Amino acid sequence: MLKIWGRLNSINVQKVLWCCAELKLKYERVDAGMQFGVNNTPEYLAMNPNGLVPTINDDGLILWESHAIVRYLSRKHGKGTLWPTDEKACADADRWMEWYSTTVWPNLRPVFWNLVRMAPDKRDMAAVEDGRKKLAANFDIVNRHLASRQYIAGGALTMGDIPMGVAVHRWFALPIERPAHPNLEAYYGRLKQRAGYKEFCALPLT
Ligand SMILES: N[C@@H](CCC(=O)N[C@@H](CS)C(=O)NCC(=O)O)C(=O)O
Repeated sequence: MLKIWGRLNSINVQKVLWCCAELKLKYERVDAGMQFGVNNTPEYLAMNPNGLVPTINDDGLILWESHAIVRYLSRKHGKGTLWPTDEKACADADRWMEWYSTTVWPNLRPVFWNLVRMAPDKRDMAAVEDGRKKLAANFDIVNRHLASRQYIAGGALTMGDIPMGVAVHRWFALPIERPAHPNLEAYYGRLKQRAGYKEFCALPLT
């Protein structure tokens, strides 16, 4: 059976668990990372030399990097749903996953870390404000993109929505000022109706 290592409050683990829920996959999950440890043991490092979560073992295939895992599971189990069969739609979904990594996450990370994981007296509020402004510009792009579609790559949920969806939850859940983005809010509302997103992603930030 598919085995997943990773703690539930990790944004990267959440992508994989939401993906599995959309694909209705059965799996065994092992808590790993932060207070659970495990990710610094020799056994874990032999699977994932980065010592980060998530890692999966699917029938002997050890895989790490959340987007590689989401792509792999989507391609294997979700052709025509999470993995669009139309090549152009598939490239479109993939493009937004890359954009999350190169553009959204570097801006979201300092906002999330300072406001959620750092003690108030240690927070770098200049970094929070810088990230917040850049995120507002990023989500303005997404807001305009969503004016003509329900999901990031068209009319149905694809793998492209998975990184975007976890980032959108943080954007709306963080105690920060946000410009009005009605299409993005409607998208967030649609995601929150999905059982897997509700169970694994739309959670209090810790
Ligand atoms: N690019 C990697 C990043 C993995 C990563 O940074 N994971 C974090 C959790 S979100 C981690 O393992 N932190 C150490 C820990 O939890 O102990 C991915 O997408 O999977």
